[in-house]
Amino acid sequence: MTTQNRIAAAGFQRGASDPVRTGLSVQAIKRAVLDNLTFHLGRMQRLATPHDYYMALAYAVRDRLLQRWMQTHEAYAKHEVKVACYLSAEFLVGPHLGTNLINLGIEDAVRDALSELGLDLDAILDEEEEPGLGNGGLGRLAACYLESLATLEMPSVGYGIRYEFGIFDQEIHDGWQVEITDKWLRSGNPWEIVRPDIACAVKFGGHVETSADATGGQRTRWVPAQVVKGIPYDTPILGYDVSTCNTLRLWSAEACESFDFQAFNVGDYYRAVDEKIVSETISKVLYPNDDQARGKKLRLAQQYFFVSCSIQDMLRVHGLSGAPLERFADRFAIQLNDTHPSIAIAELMRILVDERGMEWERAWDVTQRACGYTNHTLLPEALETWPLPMFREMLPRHLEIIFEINRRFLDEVRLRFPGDDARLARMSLIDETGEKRVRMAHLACVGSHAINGVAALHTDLLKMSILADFHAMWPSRVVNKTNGVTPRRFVRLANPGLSTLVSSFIGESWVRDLDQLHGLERLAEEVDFRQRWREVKLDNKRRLAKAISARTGLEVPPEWMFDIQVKRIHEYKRQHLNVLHIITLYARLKRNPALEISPRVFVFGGKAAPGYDRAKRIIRLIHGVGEVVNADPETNGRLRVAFMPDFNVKIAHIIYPAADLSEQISTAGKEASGTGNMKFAMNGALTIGTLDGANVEIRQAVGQQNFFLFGLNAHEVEQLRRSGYRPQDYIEDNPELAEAIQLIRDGVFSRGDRDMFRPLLDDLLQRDEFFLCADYADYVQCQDSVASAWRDPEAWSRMSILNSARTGEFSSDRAIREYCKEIWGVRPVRVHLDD
Ligand code: 26Q
Repeated sequence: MTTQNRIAAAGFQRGASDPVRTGLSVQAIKRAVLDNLTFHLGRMQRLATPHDYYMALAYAVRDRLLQRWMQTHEAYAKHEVKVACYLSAEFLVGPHLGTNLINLGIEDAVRDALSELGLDLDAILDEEEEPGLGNGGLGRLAACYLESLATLEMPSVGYGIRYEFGIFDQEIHDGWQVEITDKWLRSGNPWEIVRPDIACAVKFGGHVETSADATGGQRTRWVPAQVVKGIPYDTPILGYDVSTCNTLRLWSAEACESFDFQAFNVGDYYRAVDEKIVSETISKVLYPNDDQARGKKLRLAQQYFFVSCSIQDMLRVHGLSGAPLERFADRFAIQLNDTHPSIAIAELMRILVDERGMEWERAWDVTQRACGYTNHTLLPEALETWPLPMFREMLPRHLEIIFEINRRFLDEVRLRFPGDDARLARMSLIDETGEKRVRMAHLACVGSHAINGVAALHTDLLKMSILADFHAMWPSRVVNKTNGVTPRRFVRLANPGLSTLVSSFIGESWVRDLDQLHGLERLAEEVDFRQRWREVKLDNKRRLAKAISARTGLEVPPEWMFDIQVKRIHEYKRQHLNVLHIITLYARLKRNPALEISPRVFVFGGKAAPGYDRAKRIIRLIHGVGEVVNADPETNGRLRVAFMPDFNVKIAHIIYPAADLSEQISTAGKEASGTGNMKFAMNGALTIGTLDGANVEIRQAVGQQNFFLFGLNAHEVEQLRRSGYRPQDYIEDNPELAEAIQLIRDGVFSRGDRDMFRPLLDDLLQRDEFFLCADYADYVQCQDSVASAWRDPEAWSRMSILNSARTGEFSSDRAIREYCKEIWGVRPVRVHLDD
């Protein structure tokens, strides 16, 4: 029980009474829910739906957050703190209600209050529509970091975009992915507070005028073609068992009213209406991380829009403190989540130099000291660049500033590496190899005092590949910050059974100090504890089996091994390697129906980018294989294949705790970190994986004997590529691989259609960019050793417990402590509720 909960349970009441709007007792919460039903929603109790109750409860919880939120702001104002500003085009926060109850410590009280009303908390939690304002790992990481920042009592703000439509909902029709618009705001969002009073104006397009100023210097004036208004919507982010409640501030685009005034005649009226539509389009929809989204003008507009609003907002707050502009970087640390917000460098320079009259050198010093850049990819083709003409048309002054940054930067490179023209061309902020383009990663590197990768291997590879020149120039600037995930959401909330079991043995402080899970290591040796551990896992598998049955109609036996791969569908993540293994087992069983194999449920989940044909065919292939395997009496007694549609944060809560085996099988050197790998391991899944991303560190932490390793390492992959990789050689060498490919080719998994998977097969045979064929034999062999390990439940349980016990370092609390200390210089501030 948390402190706050204990106080509430003991009937202790702050002040003279237990206020309906802030009290934490069962009665106060029940009263608040009923009051909200009447006075907030205007619903009769007798007619109220579960969704009405969800809203009423959400408002009751929000009241309690707001009380802490205001105290938090008071404390920050009083202490002249430094604030971490996390700029991210994506925040995949997931449903709020559950984590807020846990972090407030009122889960039990709310459960009791609802039960007095004849309601079940779990059913009410299920009513929440999650904000899908992110694609996957990068957006979810931002959300975990906000939660850890609040838990660690660090002053911070998350800045992003309030997309009207988040990531599409995935439906499966006849085995194919169909995208449905995500209308997440349709029933209202009780967690946000709109702040029209602090809206910002953002300029676009037009031209730049220069004139001489009084002192003979040059003054630059940007005359825009259009101005858009950014309205902030704030969501309170509460920390666990603390009173710190920080802010996620998301900007929504609206037309500028001042422009409507020009609509004094009919023609202009329609122009004003058109302009309104154009303005509001900016925050309309989240782009999937799709090749077709690359280079889209609207995407650049989105990035500049939210960055400009956010920097204006920081400067407004800084102004309120009365501190001089030169001190800006002592008060604000700006973290760029990938290059998506990297225009911040040019925007901060523009405002400081053009609008605030600061000298270039001083402004540059402020900018560099304020900014840090996180890289999330090693794939050179994934680095963002913008065509010069488009950039100039939308942001003419920013392009000039980038040219000036580049001029000074290249002078520096010339001094360090005289006569090295090739290096200058490689490092320039402008790519001049073809159509000229602005290199956003280079802008981010030059304008930041710290550049970080997201796992040890990733950072090492960055230094050797895409950031090698920058690393040579500034050897201490590139650093590692291995990702982490929040244990509050991904263990405490998602896995209540495991949480209760663990807390009953080692207390509950592991929730804020995950290293304490080491206390489970000695329990791994106790037969009773292992038994209880298995019971919890089995319960979680029953819960997932129910969800699979409800969503797909497929029944899966909870006693079987649950072998799970959930993540975005991408060729480098190699879901199709997993499928090749399933087909191999299928073929073995068909050859020998009496064969003893450990029965398994293969579970997949993940969205494919709408324009990514190969990824969509992989989804179709999973369904095709499922259709055959699940229906065949010779195989369905030992194999089942399920595809859980619409994988999102809410479904993730059910999936991670139910896994026996976690598939982390990307081609070595391709996955920057991965974070799903951490969520699985924390919940006691064993990993089958390559030496890629954070898998390397996970294996080190849990012990190599508790991790199923296979495949080429990054170095070997690169060598094989250079020596001329021929997938055919591997296929000819391996009859089982040849057979699996042949079965697909014959249309066995496509109802006789031999064309459906041809693009996948042609690629596998001719190119196999992601080395499936090279890793296949080792993968299948490793899977065989997984199967034999599964046959010893005691040994398996022991490994499972050790995985949980040893994954404390993958808490986002550890990651955030490192960022705060080593990059941001941000320190905790205690917030007292009664101040
Ligand atoms: C780019 C241009 C146009 C439209 C969309 C995008 C876009 C959007 C999102 C490009 C990339 C993303 C997201 C990338 C991402 O999620 N990367 C993952 O980040 C995780 C957190 O660090 C890592 O764990 C994963 O390894 C990495 O793939």
